[in-house]
Amino acid sequence: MLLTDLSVGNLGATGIVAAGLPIAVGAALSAKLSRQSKVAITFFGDGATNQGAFHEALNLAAVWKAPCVFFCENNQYAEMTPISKEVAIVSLAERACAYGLPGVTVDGNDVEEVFKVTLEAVQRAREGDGPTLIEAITYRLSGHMYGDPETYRSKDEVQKWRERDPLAIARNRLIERGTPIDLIAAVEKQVDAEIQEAVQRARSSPEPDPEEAELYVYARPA
Ligand SMILES: Cc1ncc(C[n+]2csc(CCOP(=O)(O)OP(=O)(O)O)c2C)c(N)n1
Ligand SMILES: [Mg+2]
Repeated sequence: MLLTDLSVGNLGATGIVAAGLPIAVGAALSAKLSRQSKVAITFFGDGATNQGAFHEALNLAAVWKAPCVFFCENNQYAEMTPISKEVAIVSLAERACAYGLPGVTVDGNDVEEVFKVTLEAVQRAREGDGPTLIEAITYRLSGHMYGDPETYRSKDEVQKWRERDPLAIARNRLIERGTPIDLIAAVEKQVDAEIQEAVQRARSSPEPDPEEAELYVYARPA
């Protein structure tokens, strides 16, 4: 959370639920006005679709035909609240029709399906046809935070979804299609090494200087 890297076009994650959507619409509008073929994509949860910012962002993006993709990871919980207690509808993708943009639901645990619908939405945006809302149905296998007692859901439910782990599904599919296991193992090893290196770098980095606490905030006292 809260990672930002402008060098790869990552405008930053925010801890405020649904706050990323209007930022993405602004970025998309900027790309459109400056005639760049860039597309903004923003990721958020099912809970975020109940925030005013979600509705305002979808509406303006549709009005402006902003090159924007709204990617909702519907993991069926907002912290400890199940989706059935959040909304009275079944499909969050349907919310798009209120604002005049397409909404599609996809199996969020199927990497290839997610890639396909996202590519279509990006192409649509790039061709000037405006935004798309994607609802990817998935599940949060871990607790919301460390120490989450997870009393709000059954172990059976978690187990059922664990068997649909997207990485395991993708791995099995590659094997079925004849990808050598050695190649898959080599990729996994390389990814593990990259993660370990990043963890080591973070652990061995110096603590920030308290003097820097007010740097890079919106308003800094003189
Ligand atoms: C505006 C706002 N209200 C409340 C919170 C506290 N909060 C943090 S995560 C969360 C639930 C978000 O649920 P969802 O959008 O489904 O995202 P998920 O964590 O499931 O991906 C809430 C309410 C917050 N960060 N921001
Ligand atoms: Mg959620």
